[in-house]
Amino acid sequence: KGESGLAEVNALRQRVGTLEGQLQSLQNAFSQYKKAVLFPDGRSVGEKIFKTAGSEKTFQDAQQVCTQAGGQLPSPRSAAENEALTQLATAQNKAAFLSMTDTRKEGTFIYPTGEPLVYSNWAPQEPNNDGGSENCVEIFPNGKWNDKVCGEQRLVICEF
Ligand code: 291
Ligand code: CA
Repeated sequence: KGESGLAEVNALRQRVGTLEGQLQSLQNAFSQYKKAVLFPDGRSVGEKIFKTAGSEKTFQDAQQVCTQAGGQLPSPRSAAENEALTQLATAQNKAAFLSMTDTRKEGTFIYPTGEPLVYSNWAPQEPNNDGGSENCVEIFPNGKWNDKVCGEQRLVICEF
């Protein structure tokens, strides 16, 4: 055993051919599955998937909904990710909560990991901490961001 005779080579050729066919079937099935799962309320961008629950909740409740589902609130880290979220907010015509807060240090928004923002898309004059208690962030249907009271109810979108 272990020698590469003609019989062994041909046996391996057959196994590779079988595997290639199985891989093609999996790729086709996965492609179909992605389309079905993302329709109509999900968006895929790079390795991230955003999907809206359709409901409106406070920041804390929205966070719980996303965590329960095995995801988290959205952390758009690029214009492409922000655009995917904008499409979902536009389709629902509702502003949605993002993951970031400045509760720890006023004026310094951080991701749930504690890392400071690597990307932002604030509306003009924002963030303004209106009334002195806006520690959460909403994304408007036009894609711009506003700091907002965490107790307000906003569209739930989760990141997976
Ligand atoms: C103003 C701006 C925003 C601020 C917002 C909230 C509204 O936009 O000062 O920066 O976040 O008010 O204070 O809060 C409520 N409850 O309406 C108003 C128009 C969009
Ligand atoms: Ca504000």
